[in-house]
Amino acid sequence: MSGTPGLIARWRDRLPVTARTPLITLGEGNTPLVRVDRVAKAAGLPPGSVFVKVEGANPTGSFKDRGMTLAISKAVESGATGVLCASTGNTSASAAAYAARAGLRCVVFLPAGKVAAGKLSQAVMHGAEIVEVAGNFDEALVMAGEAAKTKGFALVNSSNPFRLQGQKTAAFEIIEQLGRAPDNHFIPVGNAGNITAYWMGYKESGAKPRMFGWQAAGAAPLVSGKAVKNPSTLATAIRIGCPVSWNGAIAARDESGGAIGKVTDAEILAAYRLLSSTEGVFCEPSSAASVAGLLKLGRARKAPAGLTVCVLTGNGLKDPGITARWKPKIRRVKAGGAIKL
Ligand code: AN7
Repeated sequence: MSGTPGLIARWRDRLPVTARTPLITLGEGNTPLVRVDRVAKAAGLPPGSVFVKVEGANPTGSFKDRGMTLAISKAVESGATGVLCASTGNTSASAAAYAARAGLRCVVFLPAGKVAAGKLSQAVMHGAEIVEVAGNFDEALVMAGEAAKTKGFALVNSSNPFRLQGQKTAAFEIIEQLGRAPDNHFIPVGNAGNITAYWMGYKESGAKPRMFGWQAAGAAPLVSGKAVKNPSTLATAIRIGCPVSWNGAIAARDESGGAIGKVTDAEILAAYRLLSSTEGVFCEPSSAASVAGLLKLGRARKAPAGLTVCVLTGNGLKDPGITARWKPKIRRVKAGGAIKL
């Protein structure tokens, strides 16, 4: 027994690893698939037709761990002494944790002031070297790409093919958990690596759900068809103006007969609140874009029939700043006093 196996051990015959690949794992993957009937109802769909894949249950609280276990294992195998990435937050948190475990240096390029507090605290505590870029994610990514030419460093953004290979395992899990492939797959889209990875995983399984990607309205280059210079949304994880996996996202959409749409910040927050207050599922705002998209189609009476999975990419605890928008009613009392409910 060497602890919880993690997804490389679970899916190794479908991943590019050999007996010589060191396994850097935190027991990632095997995340809950939760039935959400209140969401189904709000979208005008029957009970039992909508599930959420709770990726915030991964070790560092986001789906990034799926790609990172493989990317970091392969970096170690190739003799790298350090890794780097640009990040809206979750990639850096995940890279920092797996790099710490592997004994690698980790340098992260972050857009100044636009990374949620929980994610930043993870990078700090896992000992990442932080470079704050006075610019947006897209600009930070260019800098990380340049810095990655330094000898001994590997880039662990999703342009690294091992990231997508690891992330595709979520599609395998969903098929296993449902006992069949879903008919529709809803997912937030930022840099578009994850929608590309899921589509790869489904295709490798012989499955063909319709892929519905959702961008924030202020950062929706795949909807408008052109890069967004100054992306803007409170869903900071998907505040990305020029996705690296642009072609992968379009291919997933077109080959599957799906769509890529946009949701406003208000729609994202409404879905975030519905999930937390009626389903007990706390995801971060960016993650709620998938459910916001389903609810938007539902309002237009266009929610697709059949079995739908919405990916919730990250944990609600990542972004405590957002919850300050809700003013709780708190009763302040002396200790020992009686209270009437
Ligand atoms: C919670 O961490 O790009 O479309 O640098 O953190 O594969 O980019 C995060 C992306 C969705 C979008 N949900 O996924 C980063 C970063 C959450 C995320 C996405 C991200 P992609």
